[in-house]
Amino acid sequence: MSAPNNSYDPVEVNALHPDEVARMRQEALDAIARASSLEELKEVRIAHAGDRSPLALANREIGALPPAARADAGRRVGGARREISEALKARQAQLEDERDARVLVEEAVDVTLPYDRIPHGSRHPLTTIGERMADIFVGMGFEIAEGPEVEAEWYNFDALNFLPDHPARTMQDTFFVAGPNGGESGMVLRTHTSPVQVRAMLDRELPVYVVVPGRTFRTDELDATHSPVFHQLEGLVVDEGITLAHLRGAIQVFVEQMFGEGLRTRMRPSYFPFTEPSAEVDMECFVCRGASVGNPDAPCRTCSSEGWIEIGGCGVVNPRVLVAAGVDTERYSGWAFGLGIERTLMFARGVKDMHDMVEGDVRFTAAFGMEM
Ligand code: FA5
Repeated sequence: MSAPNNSYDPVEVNALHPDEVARMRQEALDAIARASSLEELKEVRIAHAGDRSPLALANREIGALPPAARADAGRRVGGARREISEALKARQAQLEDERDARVLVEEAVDVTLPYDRIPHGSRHPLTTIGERMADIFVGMGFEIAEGPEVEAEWYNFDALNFLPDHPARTMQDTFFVAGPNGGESGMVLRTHTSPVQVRAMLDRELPVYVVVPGRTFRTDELDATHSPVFHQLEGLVVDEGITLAHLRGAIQVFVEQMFGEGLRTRMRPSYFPFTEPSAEVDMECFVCRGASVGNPDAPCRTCSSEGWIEIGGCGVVNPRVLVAAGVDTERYSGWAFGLGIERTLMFARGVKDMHDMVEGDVRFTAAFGMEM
């Protein structure tokens, strides 16, 4: 800034001349009006309202004017700068509004468009329910055991106390594997997961607490409730002092964890060559809890208004099986159970027809979602 100079006339100082101030003001207002984006407006702000803008430089000259001329020049320059500042503010708001409106249009999301161009797959409900069933026993301390699907007849039948003329061995139920030249091979597609009982006892140190989820095969026609290929979950306990009461307890825990607390279970006498005594296990219907029995006004589709649902077979391991597996029957006893996984899925999830489980239509699988 120059020192005050009494002979200094603002009209003589070019930058402070009213016409010059008016020109600078107009130039700034025109530039502001022309700015078509926030970036451009930023440049305009620096050029016309910044520290080195013509009006800011003119403002510095005021101090050098004779005192009498300062007020007039100050009003003139200050007024122009205020107007420019307000115009900048107004244009800024206008451009921000325009940008917001544009963003709303450009970045709009059409929520009606299909959201999933590559749909996520889902695991098959048989897999997830089988894992859930097995997990409950793993939670009780059981290990998972496995065995081959193509199995020696000895494991599938003989070691399990099926006599040679047992009906299950006939061509009706069993897929026999042909040997060389079409002769007998001594191998079958396992008809149940029970041969893994014998394998587990032979392979492992006692005591044994295992569950065996696995694929099984029978010469059944595919219909609403049967499939030639299906899945079972086998359970086996061999330990000292094991009784039927432990079996009842384990089944009770399984049913309550899988289907709901407080559901009762019961056993009905049955027959399997490899357990003695043998039983069928029922659980109280988890949908009606028995309320539909004798009540035609409130029928239950899950239990057919019987109040109970059959979940599988079980029993105390026949000592002949223990002997076949080299277990000391004086010291050890055990129990076993076998549950059908397809049948469990049917009543647990209301699947009416087993065809749905094998046909591979993704709409069936997807309906169950991504259960882990
Ligand atoms: C057995 O297979 C015995 N191994 C179960 C067992 C194990 C008993 C341990 C005692 C001790 P069963 O033939 O009843 O039993 O079959 C068991 C379950 O498999 C049935 O309850 C049913 O849920 C299922 N199942 C049998 N055949 C088929 C089929 N063709 N399609 C779908 N599920 C089937």
